[in-house]
Amino acid sequence: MPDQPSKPEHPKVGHPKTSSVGLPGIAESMRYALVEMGPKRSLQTLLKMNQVDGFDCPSCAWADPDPEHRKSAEFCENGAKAVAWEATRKRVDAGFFAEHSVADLRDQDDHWLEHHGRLTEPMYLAPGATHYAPISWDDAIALTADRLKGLDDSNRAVFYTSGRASNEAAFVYQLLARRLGTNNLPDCSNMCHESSGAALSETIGVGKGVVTLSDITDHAELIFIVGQNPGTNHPRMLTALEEAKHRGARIIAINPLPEAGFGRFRNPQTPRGLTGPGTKLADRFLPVRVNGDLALFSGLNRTLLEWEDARPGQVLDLDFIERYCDGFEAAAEGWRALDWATLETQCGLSRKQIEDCASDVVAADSIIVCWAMGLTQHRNAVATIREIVNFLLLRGNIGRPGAGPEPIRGHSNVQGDRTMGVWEKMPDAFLDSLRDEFRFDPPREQGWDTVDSIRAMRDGKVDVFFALGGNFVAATPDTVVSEAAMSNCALTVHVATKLNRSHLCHGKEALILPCLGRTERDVQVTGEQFVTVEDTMSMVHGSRGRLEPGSPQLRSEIAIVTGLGHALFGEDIGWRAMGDDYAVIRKHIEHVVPGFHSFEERAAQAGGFMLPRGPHDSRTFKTATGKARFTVNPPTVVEVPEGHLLLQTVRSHDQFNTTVYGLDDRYRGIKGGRRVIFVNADDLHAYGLDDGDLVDVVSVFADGERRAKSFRTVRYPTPRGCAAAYFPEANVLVPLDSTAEISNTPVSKSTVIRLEPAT
Ligand SMILES: Nc1nc2c(c(=O)[nH]1)N[C@H]1C(S)=C(S)[C@@H](COP(=O)(O)OP(=O)(O)OC[C@H]3O[C@@H](n4cnc5c(=O)[nH]c(N)nc54)[C@H](O)[C@@H]3O)O[C@H]1N2
Ligand SMILES: Nc1nc2c(c(=O)[nH]1)N[C@H]1C(S)=C(S)[C@@H](COP(=O)(O)OP(=O)(O)OC[C@H]3O[C@@H](n4cnc5c(=O)[nH]c(N)nc54)[C@H](O)[C@@H]3O)O[C@H]1N2
Ligand code: SF4
Ligand SMILES: [Mo]
Repeated sequence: MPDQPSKPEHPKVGHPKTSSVGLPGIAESMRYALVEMGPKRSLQTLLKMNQVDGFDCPSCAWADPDPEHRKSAEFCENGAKAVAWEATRKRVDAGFFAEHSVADLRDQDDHWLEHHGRLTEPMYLAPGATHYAPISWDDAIALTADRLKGLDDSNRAVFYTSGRASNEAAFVYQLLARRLGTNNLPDCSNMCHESSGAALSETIGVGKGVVTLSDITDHAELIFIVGQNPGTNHPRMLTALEEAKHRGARIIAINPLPEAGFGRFRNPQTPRGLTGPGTKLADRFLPVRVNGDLALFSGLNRTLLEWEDARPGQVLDLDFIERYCDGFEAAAEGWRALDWATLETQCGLSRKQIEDCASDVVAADSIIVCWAMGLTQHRNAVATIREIVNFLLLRGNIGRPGAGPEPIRGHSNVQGDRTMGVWEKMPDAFLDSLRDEFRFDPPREQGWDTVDSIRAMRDGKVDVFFALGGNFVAATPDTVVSEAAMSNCALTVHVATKLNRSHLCHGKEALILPCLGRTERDVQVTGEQFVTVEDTMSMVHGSRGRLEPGSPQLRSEIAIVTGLGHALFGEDIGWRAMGDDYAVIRKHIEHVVPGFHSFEERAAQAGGFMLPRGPHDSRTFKTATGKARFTVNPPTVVEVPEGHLLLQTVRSHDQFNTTVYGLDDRYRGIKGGRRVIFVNADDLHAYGLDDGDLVDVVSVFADGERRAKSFRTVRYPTPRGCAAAYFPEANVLVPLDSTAEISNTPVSKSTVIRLEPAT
């Protein structure tokens, strides 16, 4: 991503919306579907989406309803866009690459690169060449195997995964890396919910959410939505929230931005939703200051403790705390020592606002807290999420209907990829099982995560960078550094459906290997295959594409990985057998990964099956002490010097991560541009700026300043001192070394910036 726009933009700015979906949502999905796929293909595809006999939506990880509750159109506007984007009829073929040099392509933005359509055949960029040229599959695989065999240390290879890979693809992929001898398996999760995993594993003994869809729709009395924008990023969550509201649940949204999804939801699947005013979702909105959540939840916990002191035995669930938890006394001591004035400044909310929220809490017998990137991408993210666990433990809100923590996952199978072993630090128990199943010794030394991989690439410690999907240089922080890091490799290989920036910031030689997408039929020598995925609520189910592949040359991710395994190791552990019949992979998974007994049969069940989660199923907590753990998390907040703002980076309604479908952000009132920065009116005034001025955004960090040029200011209702801009454009501003404590996740939600008149 260049530090300045590749083309001038003239965005139109209207008012942020206070309701979501309705007819405009339907119109938008249909518009994308028709432009990309045409009428016949649109119908053929959309009606198979999220259906028992169809394919899993490739967009977000939101869960599907039970099979008997599914509608014939079980998708949202953004799911439809994702599918249209993949199932498009446009093609990027050899002719396209002959016409455009790599240098020309690098000057284009992300939208331009992807909107030209699907990749059709393997392409190779020879050392010193200016253009990618076609290469046969055999040669591409042989070349990759040759370079990997030539490494004097397997740790000079890095295997990145984006969370769209199926369980089966992820399993063979991590197997390949470990068979080669490295745990260098960075993934998008390192930039996403790593902080949630770290906090939850430590405190409740499982690194994922522990509620089910029916806990939300049928049981919870109070639902928190913290640091998450469901109207855009998990749109069908609004349907679940609406169901909860209709049976009387309350919703509290905590966010520096008043996102449209918290307002009136006009459910496109009900006539009332389309013609009536819709359902107001959030009962209470707390406009927290960016990075203020730790202070906010500490204040809530302190309030609950004070009220318990005043009314002993009536506020906290002392039985639960006594039986299932440890660490309560130390945590309580921490809360008693807190100073309200400091908390109020840190979170930008008053004690009264926090106490009002606590009144809702004590009135509710079951509480769920959902969150996403607004919590995980901060320096103190792990502490914040631990404090949320404290909050839930105080009233026994875990392991019973309608209660628990629920990090809402991003990519459609990011959770499954982790379950399958895509992690640079898988526990020994997993590696032991892998050893016993395949009879080789997997490496035990911890590998590099995403940030450490960039450092290693920058420092010349990596020869081969291999990516199973994703757009590494655009998704990672410090764009200038990560692009240079990628170019430092000897060979870069990208398995991808669409052309993106990462293919253009290549190593000395580079390969693009085009693969099948979720929507496409996958036929191997033993017949048609299906794959499986795991959603954010730990449901595992099958996914079967129905469309003819976008080109006869496309290969499945599994075929590519097992083909490479065969080229590297022959038939030592049956690579061919796995590639020919995915049931063979599932059998291995059954033996290696806990919770997958009778995998093949259960994957075939309508709706799939749920993986066991101790805290949810039986209040068992596999932590260091065997109990759920209260922790002490002294409130901290990023200090912002006078004249500076705290910048968070968000997704627009028209993108999926680095995939930019279009230049609008309907709910926030933006049309036709992405280089905008949302700022509070008083802050604009203090800068002597007005809505519509052009500014450069300068970030300030210990190692120096970074600049992103030419952003249009947008006067916006966000707390004073806070600002927001879109990623990936703003990624040039996020320093590589600005990462969360413990999880090492890039701090994409709080960068200290100042605004300067555009240069
Ligand atoms: N359509 C679409 N769907 C997607 C994606 C997409 O790009 N497009 N991406 C997928 C992926 S990989 C992911 S991880 C998820 C991301 O889903 P989200 O986490 O919803 O995505 P973001 O746009 O990063 O939004 C973060 C939200 O947190 C708020 N926020 C920022 N800082 C703070 C803070 O300090 N405190 C609080 N309380 N709130 C804060 C922002 O205002 C914003 O509302 O969505 C997934 N689904
Ligand atoms: N500043 C800032 N940076 C962020 C974030 C943020 O909030 N702010 N969010 C972070 C988060 S949460 C995430 S998850 C990462 C996302 O990081 P990534 O997962 O690396 O990025 P994506 O944009 O999802 O990847 C898009 C590319 O995936 C490829 N692709 C699509 N479908 C398939 C498929 O089926 N198979 C294969 N092999 N390839 C496919 C296409 O070529 C497409 O160009 O970004 C992170 N970066
Ligand atoms: S909510 Fe997520 S998984 Fe469901 S249809 Fe929309 S984008 Fe797809
Ligand atoms: Mo993500």
